[in-house]
Amino acid sequence: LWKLSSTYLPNDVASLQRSLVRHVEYTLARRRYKLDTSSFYQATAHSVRDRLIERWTDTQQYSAKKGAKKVYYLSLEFLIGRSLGNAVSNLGLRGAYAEALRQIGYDLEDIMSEEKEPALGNGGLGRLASCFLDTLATQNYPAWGYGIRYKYGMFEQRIVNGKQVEFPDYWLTDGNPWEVERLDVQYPVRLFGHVREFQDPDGNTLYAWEGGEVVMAQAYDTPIPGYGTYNTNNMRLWSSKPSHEFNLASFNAGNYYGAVEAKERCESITSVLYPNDATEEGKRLRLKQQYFFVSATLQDIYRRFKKNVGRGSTTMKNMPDKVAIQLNDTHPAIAIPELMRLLLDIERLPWDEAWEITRKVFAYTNHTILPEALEKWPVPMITELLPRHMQIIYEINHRFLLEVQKMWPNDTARMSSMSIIEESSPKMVRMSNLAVIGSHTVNGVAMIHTKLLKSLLFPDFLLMWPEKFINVTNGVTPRRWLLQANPALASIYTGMVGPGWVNDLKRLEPIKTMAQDPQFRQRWRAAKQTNKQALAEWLYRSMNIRVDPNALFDMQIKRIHEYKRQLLNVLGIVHRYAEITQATPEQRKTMVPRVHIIAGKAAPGYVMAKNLVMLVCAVSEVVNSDAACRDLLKVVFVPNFNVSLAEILIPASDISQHISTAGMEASGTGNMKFVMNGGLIVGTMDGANIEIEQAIGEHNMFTFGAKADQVAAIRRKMAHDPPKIDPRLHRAMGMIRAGIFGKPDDGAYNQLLDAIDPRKDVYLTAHDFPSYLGAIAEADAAYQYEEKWTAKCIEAACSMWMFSSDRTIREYAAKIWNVEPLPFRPPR
Ligand code: 26M
Repeated sequence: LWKLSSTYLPNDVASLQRSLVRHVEYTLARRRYKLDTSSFYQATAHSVRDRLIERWTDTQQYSAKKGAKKVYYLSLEFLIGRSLGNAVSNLGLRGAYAEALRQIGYDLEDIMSEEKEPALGNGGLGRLASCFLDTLATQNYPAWGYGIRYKYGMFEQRIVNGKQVEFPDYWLTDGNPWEVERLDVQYPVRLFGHVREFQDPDGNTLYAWEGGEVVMAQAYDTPIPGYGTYNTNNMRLWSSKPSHEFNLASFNAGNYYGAVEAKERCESITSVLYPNDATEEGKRLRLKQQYFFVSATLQDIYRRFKKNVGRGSTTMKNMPDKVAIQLNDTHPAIAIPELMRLLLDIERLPWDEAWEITRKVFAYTNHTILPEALEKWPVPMITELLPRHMQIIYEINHRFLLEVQKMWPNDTARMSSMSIIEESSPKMVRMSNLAVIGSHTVNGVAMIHTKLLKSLLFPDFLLMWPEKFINVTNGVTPRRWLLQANPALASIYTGMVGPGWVNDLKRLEPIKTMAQDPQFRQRWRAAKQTNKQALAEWLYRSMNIRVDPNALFDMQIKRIHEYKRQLLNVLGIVHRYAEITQATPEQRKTMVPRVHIIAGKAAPGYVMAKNLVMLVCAVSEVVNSDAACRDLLKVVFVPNFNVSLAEILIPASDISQHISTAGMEASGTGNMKFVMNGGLIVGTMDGANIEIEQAIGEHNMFTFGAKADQVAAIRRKMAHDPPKIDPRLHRAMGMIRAGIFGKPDDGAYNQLLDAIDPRKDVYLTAHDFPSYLGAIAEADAAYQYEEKWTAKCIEAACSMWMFSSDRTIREYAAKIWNVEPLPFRPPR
């Protein structure tokens, strides 16, 4: 067999063409001519997939043989974006495929845009997970991502009559060439049932979780290629299906229709991604998803690890030497009691040993300090669904509270705030406390966020375990966000410093001096102009909107949230609209022509966010059809924001807005992508904006607004001593209330405006408005000096190395996981 198995496939143009035609004939079973681009996408994807698979299987075999420690990144979301472009680029085959296709009459770019992107995530957290997978592979770390293969991803957003409407995103209609269904990798997952207590022959009390229902977890694997390396990692996503026993039992019971319904319920576990990225509703199906995914994942990790146990001197105690599990927020935190259950009930280890192993295996990343976004599950719900886990959680809590009692005798306030159980009715399980207690390391995702995490969320835990809390500032992958999204800029970089910058962003630093070179600035502007032109064409083709590519492109693209303050942006736009309509011809000449782009999804049940979408659409309608604005202002709400759209928008931006109320945006990662692509930021001193400003220099960023440490005092003062409202804000609000942008019958706009009444302006929108206008005016002024503006962009973009996820992952590897790269090189 070994002799028969193939060596690596040839990658010359003629061989690629043979491979394409073979897939057309044998994989698609089609005649080989007159194929539409969509079928040719399928053939191309399969041809590329062959080339991924050989590296993938070899990498996995190699790391298994070496017995290397592996990182497991557990995330309920992965927003990987389209795969074809990423794969040919990371394989170094973009040129060869483009040529192979060109010669037979197809365009690689057209073919790439046929791919439907899997939207298996909400926003920042899911996209971060995917940037991490790219870097882990590129840096040759043995690492797997684990998640859920939702049938329906993030909903498709359409604007119907000026409002957001959600449509199901069934992303698998045309199949998914990037995944391999592993029929040999299935695990049973139990839900409900009861705990049986019994004694072993030595008189020890043991517990067994029995009864309930058992569903099967089916593995689907997707190769994750690194850039410029053979290493190809794995993303394993689970899909739920009924178990055989389940089928037999229920159908034998004679209730045919009831049995079919029960079968459907099994499959429903992984059917839909919850589109809620801040406020948790008590959704039982969501808890089922979390446990289902965690149980299958831990069985899989455990099985892989146990192949080593008994070999040499390896025992269960060595698990932390081979396994590092990173919890992407608390969503997979039920893994902590689940590993305890495996070690106690299956492995029959004593509690202390099991607990020591567990704590050495897990680490937890926190992504938000917003209280409404901290996960809590009702005790009765966990008791019903996961009775043994509830017992274990109580036992973990009991032992933990004894420690608290030792450290702070009879401090009941501390006890109740540190307890995993919130003594409400019903009682709730605080997943973040569980995650902190069960992990060896907890990290925030930007400096300010980690500071607030320590001081506001976990101050007592910090006193108990000062070493446990660290910062690891987020980063984004330069492969997708520069090399693939922005070929114009990428080729300038490669022309200046060679191709090495793609996995070593520090190499761009020397280009900063070129900011003083007028010829270089000219080339830089030409690249930006190419991208703006491409966006203008896209907007015309897909939305029938004409924009002037010479205008300043200003973007705010992210989930719609009150704390992200899209309302501040809209009020600024309305203010500008008022100024334009009142301007004299002389004044008009001094105004900077602007195109404002806003994009993002509102959670389906988040009324304020949906109101905001309505308002943006209404403002754009009025502004874009007002002759007074013709050459000065366009407002575009781009529907259905996703990774593919971001790849078109970001490279075309001059300014982007990251304007959350200080202290509320954990990090932001869009901010990094924009600056890397030669755009500048209008932003608050929040999240990673602060570190970006440090890196690129104050003179290259337009900052405004209250600082995080002032927010609380401002809110307090506001309550009893309401400040006077800025006259410009007053006018903008007046225009909206007067109905210039329509009067929705549900009072949607009034609801938005009432919330920023200076007496209860939680997000400080009114408070920050004057300084916001100041920052926007500064940006406008700077934009008018073309040469100086370009110099700013160059300096900023070439100072961004620390926001590469390559730096981020090196920190995780060194400070949290204790893993080393393991490059695989094929024989020959
Ligand atoms: C909650 C309930 C039900 C279903 C889903 C959720 C949920 C999903 C995603 C809650 C939160 C989710 O993500 C939060 C998130 O995306 N946080 C962002 O993480 C980024 C990466 O660290 C940061 O850059 C952003 O600042 C932070 O908002």
